[in-house]
Amino acid sequence: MKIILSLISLIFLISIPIASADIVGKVTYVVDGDTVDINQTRIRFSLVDTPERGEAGYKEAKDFVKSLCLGKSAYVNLDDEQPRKSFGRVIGVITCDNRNVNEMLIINNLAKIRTEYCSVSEFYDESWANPCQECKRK
Ligand SMILES: [Ca+2]
Repeated sequence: MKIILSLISLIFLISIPIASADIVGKVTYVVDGDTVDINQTRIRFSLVDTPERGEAGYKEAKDFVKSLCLGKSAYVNLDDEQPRKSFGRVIGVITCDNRNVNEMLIINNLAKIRTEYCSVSEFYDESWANPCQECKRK
């Protein structure tokens, strides 16, 4: 009985981190600092904006995401308040190696919050999206 109970709680504990996973898979390609591919699906990171190719900080952000995600298992929580597809991409929060990559990019000063999307994002009240809370108060 004890073994069964601990097995049940173990399964429960394991399932918590991926409770909100809409897409699960291995990151097969890093497009840039805020876009990756999981198999055939292109994922655009919700609310974060990293420098474009040719801009300062582009390589740093891309290399950071590569080191966190490339070839590793990841899961995506799709942004329920944004259209599921934007230019053929889905939008969400990505977790690689059990770390919230959207949050890590902001914490490490490699990305900015796209405040123009705060009002259409499920994640506007997450702590890493702090500038969004300023917007909502206006
Ligand atoms: Ca969601």
